Amino acid sequence: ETLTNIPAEPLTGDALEAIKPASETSFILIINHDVDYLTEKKAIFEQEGYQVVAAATAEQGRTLFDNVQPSLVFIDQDLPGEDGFQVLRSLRLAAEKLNVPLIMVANTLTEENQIAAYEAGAFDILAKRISSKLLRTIAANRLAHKEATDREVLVDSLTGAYNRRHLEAVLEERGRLFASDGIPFTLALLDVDHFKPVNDQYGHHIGDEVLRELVRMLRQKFRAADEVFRYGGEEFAVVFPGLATEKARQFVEEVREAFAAKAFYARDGQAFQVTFSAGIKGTSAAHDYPALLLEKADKALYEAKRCGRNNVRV
Ligand code: GH3
Ligand code: MG
Ligand code: MG
Ligand code: MG
Repeated sequence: ETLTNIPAEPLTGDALEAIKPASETSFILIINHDVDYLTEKKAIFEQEGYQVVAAATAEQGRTLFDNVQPSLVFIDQDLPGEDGFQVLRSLRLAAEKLNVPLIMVANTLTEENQIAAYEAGAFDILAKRISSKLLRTIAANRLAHKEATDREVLVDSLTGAYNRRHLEAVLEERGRLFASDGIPFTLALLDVDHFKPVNDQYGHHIGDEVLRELVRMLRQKFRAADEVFRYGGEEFAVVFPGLATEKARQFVEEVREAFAAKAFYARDGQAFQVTFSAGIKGTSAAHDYPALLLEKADKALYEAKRCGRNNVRV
């Protein structure tokens, strides 16, 4: 028996690109040649709101791993041809890089196969016949851990904004997707004005507080879909999916005014103010390449600086 009749449609190419960023659904990949097992587990996980993709062989499993980028993988120890240990070893590097737990499923748990599984890179090894409840709990636990550690890698620890690495990924993936659909996608680059003197006069600690406050204000002002990134030391980026340049400019103007009006306090109680400058660029046509947005927004930012700072240029 194989799983050819199992409706586990692997999502590929455009379809996957189109649903993944928006839905944030977790994909679970099950590599197992037992049709009954697959059908039952697929139903259990789908009930929990996960998407399930199934593979009957090592080869199919690897292909799906690459195409679907699952968040969790269950690998049966006894596959036809290449066994589960070989699959573990072949997926191990990619899985570590993507922070994807690989879990081995075995008919019986002997000390020997447990050791072999862990040595081959398994995160866990489970008996095949555990209850649905336990399986669900293990999956939820592993997915929550993955989500938390994934987030950590994307976030700047000082401000809680996303980091530059994530900005690059968002521009590449989401920006390209929006551009190809002709949906506007706008990027703002912000740089705090004369920030070095702020640090020099009031100290780094207070400088840090200024950066945190700026991120708070940006977050407060923008829509849920807009994301704030720390691009560099005192430089930030905001991505506005689906928003045209002019509207984004209005938003950034409002934050610019509010931030410039905000009083910060030195240790001796003396009040001071800080401003930022911003450059904004958006894509609106299919031929626009989102990676160029950074370069273009940076030029606009440079203009804003050149024209006296505390202003926004498009
Ligand atoms: P400009 O208006 O031209 O942008 O002037 P500037 O002083 O802001 O620019 P410059 O690039 O000369 O200085 C940036 C300063 O930002 C220098 C650096 O100490 C400070 N900075 C970078 N990262 C941090 C940080 O995490 N915390 C604090 N407190 N300061 C930082
Ligand atoms: Mg700077
Ligand atoms: Mg600078
Ligand atoms: Mg600056």
